[in-house]
Amino acid sequence: MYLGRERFTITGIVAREILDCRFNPTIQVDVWVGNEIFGRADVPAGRSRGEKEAWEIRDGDKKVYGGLGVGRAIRNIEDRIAPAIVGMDVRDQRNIDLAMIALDGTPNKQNIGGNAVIGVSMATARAAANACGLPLYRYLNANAHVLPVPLLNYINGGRLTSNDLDFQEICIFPVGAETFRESMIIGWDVYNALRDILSSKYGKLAVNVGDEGGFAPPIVSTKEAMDHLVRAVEVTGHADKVMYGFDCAATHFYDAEKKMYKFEGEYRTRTELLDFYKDLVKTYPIASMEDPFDENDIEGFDMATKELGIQIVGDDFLCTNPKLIRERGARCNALLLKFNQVGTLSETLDAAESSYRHQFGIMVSERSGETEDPILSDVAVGINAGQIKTGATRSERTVKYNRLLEIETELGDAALYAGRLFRNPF
Ligand code: 2PG
Ligand code: MG
Repeated sequence: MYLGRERFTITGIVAREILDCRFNPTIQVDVWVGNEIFGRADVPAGRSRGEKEAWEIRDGDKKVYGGLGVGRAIRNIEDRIAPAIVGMDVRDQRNIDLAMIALDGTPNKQNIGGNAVIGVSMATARAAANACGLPLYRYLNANAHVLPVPLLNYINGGRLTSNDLDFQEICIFPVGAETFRESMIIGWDVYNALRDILSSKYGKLAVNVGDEGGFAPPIVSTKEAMDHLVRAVEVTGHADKVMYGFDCAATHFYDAEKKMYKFEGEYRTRTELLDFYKDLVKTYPIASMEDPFDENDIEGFDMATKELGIQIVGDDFLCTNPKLIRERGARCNALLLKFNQVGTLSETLDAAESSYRHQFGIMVSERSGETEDPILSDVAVGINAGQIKTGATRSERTVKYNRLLEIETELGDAALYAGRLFRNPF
């Protein structure tokens, strides 16, 4: 009997060095199936990285790209990964990922490089979808139909800019839109109103943007930033449809020696910082807060989850790692899902599944160093995630929104915008 299996056999892998949105080198991978079909994926890079993330291999030769080259990681793909997986069935994602995990042999992929492994893993899924003639979200899940609520990062701070705001991301969350397209229209209105408000108050330079395309005004106070954002939402008439969210990225303002948080110019204890958060939650309609405490401050996460009564998202705290979700899952109530934090698509899908079993919300996320690859949009719909975080403006961010607009049209009447049910869409 002819099963046509050779149609799905991996015949080769090509990896090359490309540039991400910060002009840093990164990896692009093509996984070939037969002679005519391939799947391509680009590897993004973080700046505010968690200490338990999968390892990124960089060349370290200061004369070339300041040491950030990815030549070694590319050689690992060509010389070590390719011989292990060429000949395998491209649909066998789990065994392909397991083969790379075994080849690496370390808990954080520091041998072959998390950047090498995730590139091959994502390109494999794309190639399999292409070989099956399906869009990736559909290949991942025949029941994919949920369009996520975007967390739009309109005021950037922390490591994403050179201003003095401690929170990394101050965002709007259009939970009251009816469709993903409407969330984009609300987003456009608010972004433009905010530009006018910031430039009239702080001058033209205030509307320069940070790494994720949100404004980076010279503001120190979180509340001052929030007041401008709330005003922008009010003047555009969308107040009943918009909530707010933050990525506090608190690891970066934690002083490990003093065991205190250096926030808005003062050293604060965990409890003092929590009091500040309580006040924020009382003052504004906040739906979500990511990494409110240092990545190892388990007690802090626990208190935030119990006392703030909102979604508490673990980014550096969970690192998309199924093991950490098992150990720390009860201390927060949502997962930030970043593929390259854990290093393979299979482990990412495990993290998502484990989160659902914990009744967690899932927010699929970009990295601050992105490319024009919109794979995370397909994965967000593929796992019916309900939430996505992919910055604000600039093409490496809008390409993800554009892909979601395309998917929404493609799904037609089957599309369901997660809206206020963003933590558990159905
Ligand atoms: C974050 C991300 C993305 P980075 O902290 O959530 O917004 O930043 O990719 O630098 O880790
Ligand atoms: Mg974060």
